[in-house]
Amino acid sequence: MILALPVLPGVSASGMGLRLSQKFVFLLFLSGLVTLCFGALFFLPDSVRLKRIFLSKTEVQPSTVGSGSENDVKEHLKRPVKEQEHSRAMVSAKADRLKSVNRKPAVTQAVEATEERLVGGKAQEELTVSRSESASVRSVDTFTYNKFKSCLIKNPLGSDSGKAADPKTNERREKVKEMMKFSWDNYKRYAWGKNELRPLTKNGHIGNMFGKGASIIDSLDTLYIMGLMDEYNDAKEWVQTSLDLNSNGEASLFEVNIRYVGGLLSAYYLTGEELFKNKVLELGEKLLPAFNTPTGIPRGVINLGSGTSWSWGWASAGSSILAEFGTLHLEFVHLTELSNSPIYTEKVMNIRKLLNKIEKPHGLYPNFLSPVSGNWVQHHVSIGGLGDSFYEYLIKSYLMSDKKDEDAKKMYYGALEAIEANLVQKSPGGLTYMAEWRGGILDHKMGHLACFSGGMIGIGADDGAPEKRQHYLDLAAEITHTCHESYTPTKLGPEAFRFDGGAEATATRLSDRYYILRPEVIESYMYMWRLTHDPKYREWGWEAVEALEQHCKVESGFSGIRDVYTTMVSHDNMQQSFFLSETLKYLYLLFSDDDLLSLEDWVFNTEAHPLPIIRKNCLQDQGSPQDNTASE
Ligand code: DMJ
Repeated sequence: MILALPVLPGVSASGMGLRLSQKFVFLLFLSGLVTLCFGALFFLPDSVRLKRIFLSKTEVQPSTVGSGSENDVKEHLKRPVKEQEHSRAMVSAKADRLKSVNRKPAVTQAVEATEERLVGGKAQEELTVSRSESASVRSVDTFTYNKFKSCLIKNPLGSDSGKAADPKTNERREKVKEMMKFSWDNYKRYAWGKNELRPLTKNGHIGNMFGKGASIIDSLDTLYIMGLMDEYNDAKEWVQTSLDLNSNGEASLFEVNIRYVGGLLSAYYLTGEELFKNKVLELGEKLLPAFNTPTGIPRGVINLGSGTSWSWGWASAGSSILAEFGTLHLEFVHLTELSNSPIYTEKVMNIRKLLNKIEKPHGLYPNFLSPVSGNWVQHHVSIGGLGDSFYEYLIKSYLMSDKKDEDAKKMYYGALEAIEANLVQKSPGGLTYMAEWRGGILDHKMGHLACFSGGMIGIGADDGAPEKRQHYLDLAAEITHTCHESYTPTKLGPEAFRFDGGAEATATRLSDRYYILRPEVIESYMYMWRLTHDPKYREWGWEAVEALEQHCKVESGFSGIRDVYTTMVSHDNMQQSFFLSETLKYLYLLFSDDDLLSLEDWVFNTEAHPLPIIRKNCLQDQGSPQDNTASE
């Protein structure tokens, strides 16, 4: 800062040749002026840079990850990254060391910060520096929506709202939109504000999934991309007036995260409405107490009002579930993006660190882990239920980090190698499938849930080792084909199908024959269409649309069915919220142009809520990626 000094009449400003009394008066004036200027800084608004430079705090509190008290969490949240960054700038002895890490991706740096804390016994100064590494990655002062938009390669809604060029595909797309409107209208009419619609009894269902309105939050982005704006506005108004995050009640951390956090994040990124951002940050903060366990591995259930958390009664020995604590990463990294607070990323990096360190049987990740000891509780491995989205989030973390998160990449391809070596099987009839593994013994069963893996292996194919890329794409196509084979004779698929005792992708138990409007098979069609443009995927998707219309549509909505092997269907009276969020969205995308929610810009969370790829370089440079047509 340069201060313009006043020149006293008849006196040279240098002070040369002044009498003592004149010098004294001059110095008195000068010190008064400096005091005045400094004092004035306190009256400037917080945002003024000058104030931040001169009045930054110097005290930095190291914090623990995973075992902090609720108060620690609150304290931490009060300190934005920016503030920590400035305080760290005062620790000049470490400044040079920090310079080199400033260019690393956020994710990598947060891992390092977390590692420091896990090792334990480090000097406070070193912990402080770790924290500074995690915080100093924040190159943008606060999240700016317009800056984010300018870093997208494509317009999120495509050049013509994703309208397909050929009339037949377009007609099919319109049909899916009509199905969405029908599902939504009936939900609104009979179950408004409840979690889900019961279409036969025409009432609402709450379940154990936090308060209410799951179908509303899950539908926001689907309604928006389909251009159902009246419906979207009704949903938005409900969020504004009725989404109460302070209610007590049991909620699954996983479900709240994938549906509510994911749904609100997507709604914000697509629309720029601050309402969604404020709500999701409020909600994110309420989830943090679930991580207060000896290892930082969260428990499965949380009471959002009181902050208490506990494990599912059915999970052996109070364990946490791989697919639950391993399916937080994408959303939590975005919470850090929007809140400017590193705590969310640190929580999920802590989970990753533990999973990285722990010994894995044959390189596999079992489904149950103790949040107290950090050890596996049983050796059951599955790419379907209990395991599924953990693997999905590894590759998607890598893609969402703009391919900077090398740890996620390494873990994903390592896990895939172990899966291929131990679980991937070929049936006598030539179908490729993923078996389940129980302490070394294979169960030749594949769940409907495991059918997402066709899409997952497909989107990860291109970043695998060069000699394996084609192999991964082939594997993805084979699994998608197997899952399509399981869709018969109603053209809908069972909850689980087997490959033993002569079975070839068929459910052998009565209890496995149901279909609850699940998306996974259609999800894989959508990805495989985008990756290969093989028209069979659109045909298979259309088969599913016709089957849904024929067997699942009832007078007041869509319902699951109890047995996919009979055309005399019996309905289960549930319109799941993931039908609106995932099944119909993936179908709509399947019949749209690839530039609607382009995979160049977006990854879908496990509930099909699109989250943008974080382009740190672009956000830092305030520049735009090449070929930026996002503002068109
Ligand atoms: C969805 O809630 C998510 O896809 C989750 O990962 C698994 N189950 C349902 C859909 O079947």
